[in-house]
Amino acid sequence: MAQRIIVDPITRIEGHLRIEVEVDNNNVITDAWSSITLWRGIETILKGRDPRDAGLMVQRFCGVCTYSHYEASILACEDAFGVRPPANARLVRNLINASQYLYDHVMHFYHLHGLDWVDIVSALSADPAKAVALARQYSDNPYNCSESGYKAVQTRLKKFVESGRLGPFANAYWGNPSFKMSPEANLIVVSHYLDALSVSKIGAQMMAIFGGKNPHPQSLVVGGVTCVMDTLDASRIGEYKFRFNEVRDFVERAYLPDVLLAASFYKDEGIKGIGCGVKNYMAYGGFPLDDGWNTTLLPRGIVKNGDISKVFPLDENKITEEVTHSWYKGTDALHPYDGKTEPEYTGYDAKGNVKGDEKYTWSKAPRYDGEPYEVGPLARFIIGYAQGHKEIKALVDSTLKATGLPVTALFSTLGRTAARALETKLIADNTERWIGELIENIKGGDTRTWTRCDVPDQGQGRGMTEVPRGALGHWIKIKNKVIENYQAVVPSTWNSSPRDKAGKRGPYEQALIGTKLANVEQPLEIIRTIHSFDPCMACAVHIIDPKTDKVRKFKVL
Ligand code: NFE
Ligand code: MG
Repeated sequence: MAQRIIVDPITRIEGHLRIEVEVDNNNVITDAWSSITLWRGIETILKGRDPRDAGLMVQRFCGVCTYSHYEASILACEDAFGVRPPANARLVRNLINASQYLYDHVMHFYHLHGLDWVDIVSALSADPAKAVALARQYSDNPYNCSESGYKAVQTRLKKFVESGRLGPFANAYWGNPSFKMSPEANLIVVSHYLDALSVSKIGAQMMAIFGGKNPHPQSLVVGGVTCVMDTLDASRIGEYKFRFNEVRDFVERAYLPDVLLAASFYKDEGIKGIGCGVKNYMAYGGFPLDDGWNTTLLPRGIVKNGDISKVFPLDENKITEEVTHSWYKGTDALHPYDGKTEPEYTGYDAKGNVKGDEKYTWSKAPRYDGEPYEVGPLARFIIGYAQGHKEIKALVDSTLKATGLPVTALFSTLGRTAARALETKLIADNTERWIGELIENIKGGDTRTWTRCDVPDQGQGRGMTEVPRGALGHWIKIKNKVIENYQAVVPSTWNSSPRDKAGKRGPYEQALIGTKLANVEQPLEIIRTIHSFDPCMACAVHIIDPKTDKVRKFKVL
């Protein structure tokens, strides 16, 4: 008999997400519902305020990708004001954004997602000498790799396990047959899990050098940046570079080799396309390489139905959000300039299940040309690959060669996780170049950091960019010099989207269909696929209402 499985909350993500699935007699998932259970209202709070202040407020959508919303808001204002920042500001923004990506992706792989692939308990039985030999197969100079070091990690873990105070490692599904890595491979990645705690901290410090602080940096303004002294000071650029080199070293000697190592054990997942989902991919373009945003490092475009022989240009007018299955009033698919955010909570049914035919989440349903789209590193890499983006193609091709996997393996949970690692390398390679360009530009006598501008009486603009979890857009309408309407359509809203009016599932939901659970009591496979999107529910609903912050009780599994 078909049965329902509810995972609530999904842990190791930002915010509150509940996944409900139906499995058949063979434990194969036949249907799925993604439900965001906490309502948060910043779009509403912004109304009537000075557009120049929006950037600082919208950062509070999230505690993770704070810079992402800051920049998207500033870009939306710059579009509405008709102003472009000077070259130094563009480069400094790229450097701050690079920091966001570097520490966010590293933290995601090791601390949020890694333990869906890696069995910590198995690492205890590894032979440290064999682990050293294995690590050397994946890197000429593996990060923090020695027999004594691996032994010390085992001793540390053992103490942890024996003390019974497992902390973040408690209640996991250790020993589940869906864990495929050898004890030695597990030990290598667990050892880097510990190293990554410091590395992501160093990556976050990079942001504070030009951003003033982290989280919630404060040095962007409409028209440029305010970190003039930091930008023009060679020693500050040096401090950024020093930290950057440490992070890049880890990316090259730990993160990338670890993903290749994991892929060698999980090849089948890629070949079978487990977790692929809607197979529609969208990106807006990010990290401008020129001052007119004519070229961007991360691509822009549309790939439909997994067909990489064609990339369609993005038509912004085709973006809509609708709320047929979301706890908001209304049924029309609205373009974000005309978007509405009026809550209408109708809860779950008497048995505690989603009312799947009705409303069941706080996430809206973004659509492009009426279809659900996945956004994020995998979308960017598939679009870039299909466009023949030189660096993306080289990274993907060398990975396929190293793993012996076909290009179709990209369409999977494994592909999503690998794309994020490759993207980290792509951004690291370009960060070095932006540091050089900034120094050269200043040496050449250009010290401008801001372009003068003022709030128009009325106007509208949008900031569309790429952030760690995918395509991010902010749309602003200004009337009498204040905000008349503000809508953000966020990567995790695209990915966590519920069904739409036509009944089409969102990317998380679709990605789960057809997945077989080894043990329904331990839905490891559900968590692995959902985590591969790097969900951020805080971003996805971006609303705060003190009256309704207690929507439901959580059942911690
Ligand atoms: Ni709250 Fe975010 C990113 C944005 S969400 S983490 O990256 O925008 O999808
Ligand atoms: Mg929104």
